Amino acid sequence: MKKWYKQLHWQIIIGLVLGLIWGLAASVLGFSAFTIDFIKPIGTIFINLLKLIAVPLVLASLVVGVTSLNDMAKLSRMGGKTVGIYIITTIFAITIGLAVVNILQPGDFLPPETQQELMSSYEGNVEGSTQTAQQVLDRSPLSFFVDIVPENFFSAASDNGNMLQVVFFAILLGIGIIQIPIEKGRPLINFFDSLNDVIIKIVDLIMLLAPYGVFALMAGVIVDLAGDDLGQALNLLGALGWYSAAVLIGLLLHVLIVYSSLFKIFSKMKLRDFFKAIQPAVLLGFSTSSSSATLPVTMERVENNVGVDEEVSSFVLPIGATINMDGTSLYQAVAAVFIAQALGLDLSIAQQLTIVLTATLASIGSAGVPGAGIIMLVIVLQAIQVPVEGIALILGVDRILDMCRTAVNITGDAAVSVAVAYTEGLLGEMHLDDD
Ligand code: DAS
Repeated sequence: MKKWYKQLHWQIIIGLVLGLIWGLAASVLGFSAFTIDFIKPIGTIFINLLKLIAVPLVLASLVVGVTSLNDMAKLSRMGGKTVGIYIITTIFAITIGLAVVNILQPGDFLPPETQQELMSSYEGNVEGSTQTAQQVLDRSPLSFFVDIVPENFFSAASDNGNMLQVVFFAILLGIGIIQIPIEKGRPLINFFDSLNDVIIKIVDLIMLLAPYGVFALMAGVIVDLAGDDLGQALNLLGALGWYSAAVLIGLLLHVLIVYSSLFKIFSKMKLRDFFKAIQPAVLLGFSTSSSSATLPVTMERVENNVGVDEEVSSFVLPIGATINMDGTSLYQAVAAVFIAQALGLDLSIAQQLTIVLTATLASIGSAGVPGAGIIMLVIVLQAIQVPVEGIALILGVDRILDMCRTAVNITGDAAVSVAVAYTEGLLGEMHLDDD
């Protein structure tokens, strides 16, 4: 058994804690500039490395996954099951979020005069997200599906590409390979199989950097959050504290209630064992706020430490990293109601039910990258006629909550992959190795 401090997840936790301490010290003792110039870039390099490997990994693992599904029936069955469970867990997440924010009423922690002041002060100072809002809303309802089909694989694979487009191309390529005689397809299958193994090895190498990358990311986030004038945030701090508590309580309830129920129905795995197995991926998702960047590690942990067959993980996880965001959908429900409360607006039941539908769509449309959830929150606010300017109210704490909701997004993807693997008879015995 390796010494505890030699284990990756403990090293990541130590990196997180030291990063928090460094960030707070930098903000108080005045070396924020040094941190931003010399520490934060290390975190950026780390995230870039993970994003670099995400596209080739999704491509190789999905082609290998699809070509190993030797018959089309299995592919459609697994696909239907996967998306079905994803939608159900997302709807549960939003419902839990709505329950918590309506019980806690965090927006009512602001005195009425402040609510009025906020309502009147929101014209114009969030131009950026309002314009983005307009772009998001100008698209047609089917634009989500149109966006999935790339016109050029290389633009899909580029940084501003949509991971779903890579997923789409990989599945199409895999199906194409299945359609030709096996002796002609074999060289391609072997190529992608080898590529897949090489990429997993590269992920292991990148992960050696994780503790340092995570340290740098946390230090950078704290320094950014503290900003240069905490005073003007103080009058909102109490309400934001309760708002954040509502999101965190909702996320915790969702994980404890929904995923443990999912295992009771679809698998015999204990929640505690599951968490221990995927912990490095969850911590990495927390540190990077990016499901896509964490995807390589999520796949590696689910395959090697939970026993999910690659045939399932290479199919379920890339799709989950982009369309299944339980944490984000719950957060969007809480945020929408909190903003309405903070602006002194009462939401009808019909408006709250509208949140269930629009937050489901908004979370599916959110990319697995930092901050995606708050931009797509606009769809929800617009649907319930709450001023989009209210987003400015929650911008300050968004990154910290993004870290938490991303961790839940990743947990949800992994949990569904266990359920799908179990029902496909592709869940091996669990072996928790020490990294
Ligand atoms: N950061 C997104 C993710 O990677 C989630 C979000 O922005 O809500 O899952």
